[in-house]
Amino acid sequence: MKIGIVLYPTYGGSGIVATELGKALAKKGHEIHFITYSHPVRLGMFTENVFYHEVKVSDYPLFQYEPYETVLASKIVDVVKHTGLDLLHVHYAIPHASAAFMARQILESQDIYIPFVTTLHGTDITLVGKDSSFEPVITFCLNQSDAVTAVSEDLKKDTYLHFDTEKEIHVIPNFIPVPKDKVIVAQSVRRRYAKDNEPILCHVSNFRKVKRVQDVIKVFAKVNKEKKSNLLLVGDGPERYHIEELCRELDLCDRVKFLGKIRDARHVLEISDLFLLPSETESFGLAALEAMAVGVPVISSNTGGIPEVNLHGYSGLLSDVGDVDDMTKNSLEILCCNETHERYKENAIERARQFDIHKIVSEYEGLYERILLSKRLKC
Ligand code: GMT
Repeated sequence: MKIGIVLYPTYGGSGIVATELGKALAKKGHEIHFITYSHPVRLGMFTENVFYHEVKVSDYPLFQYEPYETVLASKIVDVVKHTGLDLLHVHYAIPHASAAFMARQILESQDIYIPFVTTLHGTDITLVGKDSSFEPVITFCLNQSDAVTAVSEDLKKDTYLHFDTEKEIHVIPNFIPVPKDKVIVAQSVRRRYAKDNEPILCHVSNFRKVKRVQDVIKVFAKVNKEKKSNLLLVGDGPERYHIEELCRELDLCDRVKFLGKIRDARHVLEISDLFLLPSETESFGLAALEAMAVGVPVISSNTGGIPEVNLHGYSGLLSDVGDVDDMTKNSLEILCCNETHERYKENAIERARQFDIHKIVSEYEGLYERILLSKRLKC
């Protein structure tokens, strides 16, 4: 199949999922065309079957706002016509599904039918909570999509709650390549961040308010009081300044390391002993799954789609949002002794296997095939 993938190319989970999906499909022999405004961070170097089409919005002095959606729709039309795409897969309803819809209409007027699949990642839904003016466009796009997928059952439920749609929503969870062999921790690297008997706690996010990174610091401060530990923070974002301030207030600067944005946090996760994800909400929690795949148990909140990923008492432990004391207790419970820690580590990998990339990518392939078959039957 020739598939166009429209995505946000940044460090966010949706961009990672879209890019890794495209790479995996390309490996299976499909021709993949990424369409977005800059090179996706996870795309890497030259890869067979992968093409990248950049959407460039010129600076028109006439417009107060750049018409990105219109330029994107034009680019989609151009790519479909000149590469012969079979199908589009857009990640995020706004503005990607609306641009895909416009492109589909333009192409239909030229006797070309290009179906599109919309994947909801969560933030498109919460957007409506903040600004209801998006609601009619999102509802329309859901109804017009040839298929809609959501990354968790919880997100599916939320979508039906917020939008007046009866469109079938297929739940296809996020995925991860789980290493076949046991991860060998690079002790020399680990020693740069922690003494041999001290655990490393870790958090990866875009430091938005919804991630509650302050809770990460508070939990860490309490754990560190009981058991000398170290915290590695990967990412950057609007809350960073306040988080650094909190670290200074709590006198934790020598124990907390801000590593900044890292294209692939896997090597940091590999030297970590515990992952903290205390988010206010999370449609899935890809960051937790990435940790679990390399054997890092997860301490998380119990909201949104997180409980569908992190199983309480198995791959980690879950608490109510903001319950810093419970998260501290849970962290110490897992780190209490080698035997318990090892059990959680093994379980985390086992749980991550349920989201193995090969299994989930086949689910997307199956969906694409069904759409193309029904398109052929209609013709
Ligand atoms: O979490 C973010 O701030 C980034 C956001 C995005 O849109 O890229 O992530 C969302 O999509 C990810 C991939 O499906 C999910 O794993 C995240 O849970 C989800 N974030 C939220 O729901 C807050």
